[in-house]
Amino acid sequence: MSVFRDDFLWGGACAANQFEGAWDVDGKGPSVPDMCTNGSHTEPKWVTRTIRPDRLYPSHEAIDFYHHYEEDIALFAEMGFKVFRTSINWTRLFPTGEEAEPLEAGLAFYDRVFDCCKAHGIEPLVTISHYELPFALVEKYNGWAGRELIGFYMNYCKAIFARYRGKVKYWLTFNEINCGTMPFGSILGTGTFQGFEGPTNEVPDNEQERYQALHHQFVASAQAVLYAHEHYPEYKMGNMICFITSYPYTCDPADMVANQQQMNMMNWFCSDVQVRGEYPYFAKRFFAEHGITIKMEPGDLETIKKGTVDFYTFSYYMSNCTTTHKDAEAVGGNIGRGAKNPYLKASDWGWQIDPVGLRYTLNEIYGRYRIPLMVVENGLGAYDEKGPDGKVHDSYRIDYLRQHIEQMREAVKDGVDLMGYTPWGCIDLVSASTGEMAKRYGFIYVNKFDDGTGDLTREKKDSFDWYKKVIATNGEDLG
Ligand code: BGP
Repeated sequence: MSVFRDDFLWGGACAANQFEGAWDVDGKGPSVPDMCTNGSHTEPKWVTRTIRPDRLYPSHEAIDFYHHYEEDIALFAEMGFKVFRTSINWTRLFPTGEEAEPLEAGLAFYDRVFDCCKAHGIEPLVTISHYELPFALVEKYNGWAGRELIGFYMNYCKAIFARYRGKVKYWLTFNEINCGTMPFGSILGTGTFQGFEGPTNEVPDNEQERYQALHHQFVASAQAVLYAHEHYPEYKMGNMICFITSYPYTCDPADMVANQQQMNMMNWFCSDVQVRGEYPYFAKRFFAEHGITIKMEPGDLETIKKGTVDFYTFSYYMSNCTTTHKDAEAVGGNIGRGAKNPYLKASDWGWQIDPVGLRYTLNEIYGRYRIPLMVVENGLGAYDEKGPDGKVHDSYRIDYLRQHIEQMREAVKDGVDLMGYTPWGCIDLVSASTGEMAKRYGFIYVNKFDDGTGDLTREKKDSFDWYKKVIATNGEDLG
């Protein structure tokens, strides 16, 4: 007997900007990632204000899911996916974000995708905004720092809620909304980099603007939830957090407090707003000490109070340590940087692998909120080499996923209400942080490379058959 519920949502996750390509087809406008060049583990990506002919923009073709969706969804179905997490490219419907009506060609593409999912018995889980802000809104309004964006976002939500009724039931309002709490988030998250061109790690940081932008996202998220609940009672609305559990590096009480503050602002701040419907108690002191004043309109706090989500989703790749001790060795990661944990090994990109931390994290989140949880991203970004037989034997990826599923099992036994699991990049796609193709997560290998070459053919890795067995046994057979 499986410990996972019978209707457990096994599947995989992607994001439109990282796999669709067709960036300017049928009137689609440029989104923020369309203005980002490729980079690497050591060289930062650039964001440019115009498309530069001497640069490579990996989102422009990506893996061309736009023209391969039938083949790709058929492969997902072959693995037994119950759910497919993807996102809608906002600018495929609203090229500048400001149009009153969506483009029919864009709407029709997602009809085809969702119909294809349904034909294979796969439930779509749709992220409404996954780093795909229309670039025009950055240039005109400084991204989400402009309050106008709430209206544009709602216009977009109303269009997709109406169009995809009967096809989509599960929605996430913003991908990794908490990346707006970090300077890094001002490009892909809040879009508060008006007028900037250069390496993404050199974007000038303006904390006041980032938190103001986050406030607008909170109001937009709550309005979308309220609207969906009122007009489409069958819709289930979720949030999405980039969860990076942090441990105190030592038992020095100063480290305990520093770690608590790190956990509060990095992981709990945004979801307290989206799940509990109010700014957390610790926000007041943080804002005061950082000179941040949030401009609100009457009704904002009431909207936030009422528009709370139905389920909580998060990405989980790694954990970190926080310390006040200057001699600790630093380590990188998907968003934050912290101290190196001597008990953990790291991926080739320096992300500390911590399966047990997933059990801990699931318990922490469920203990705090008591609503259903879903792990909507998890996985190992790795260099895949083909063996002499021409196949990728990714035992390292299987090990990573197996260990994480084992810990999900423990968490469910602990009593956590876990709805589903969608490992990241179930088919190889462009890395969000570096723009590389070489950082691969998929069960399916795509012949596409960092220099933009490749014939885009798809091939199954060893992990493909392994995951198929995991799903077929509802997570029992992880061998
Ligand atoms: C998350 C993002 C995804 C995805 C993933 C892996 O933060 O939501 O879009 O890309 O990280 O990160 P990367 O692509 O940088 O390896």
